[in-house]
Amino acid sequence: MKLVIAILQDEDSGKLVDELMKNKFGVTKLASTGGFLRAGNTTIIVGVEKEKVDDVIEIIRSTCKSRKRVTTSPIPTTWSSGVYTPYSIEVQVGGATIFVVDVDRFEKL
Ligand code: 2BA
Repeated sequence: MKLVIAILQDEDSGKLVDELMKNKFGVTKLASTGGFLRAGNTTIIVGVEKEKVDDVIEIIRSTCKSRKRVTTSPIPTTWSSGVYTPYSIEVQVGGATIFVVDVDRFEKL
């Protein structure tokens, strides 16, 4: 058995959970925060048989969209005057960041 952990944008989470449930996958949705943007995102975990991992990833791929986000740089610019001015940067946030890990043991009590 495998555990698929996917970090995605909040906007895609509702549709993704619906699609996974429709396809009979068990799913848990967690509220998370990205380290770089310090903004909310969503982490979903799906426990699934090894043979079904690609099906889960395909559903994530077709549901989660890449988007541009503008954020304030965590590292301010130094001007010759010695004044520190934060500046805006644009980043492309992926459709999803996915990890697939082995499950040693799975039990429902
Ligand atoms: P954040 O850490 O908030 O990152 C959001 C986006 O900012 C990233 O999108 C990337 O485009 C950009 N970014 C991140 N670190 C950067 C840096 N040091 N310099 C410039 N730009 C940077 P994604 O790569 O698609 O990541 C989306 C979210 O997935 C991340 O949100 C984080 O929550 C998670 N993530 C990404 N890689 C991860 C990893 N190796 N381990 C755990 N979580 C990860």
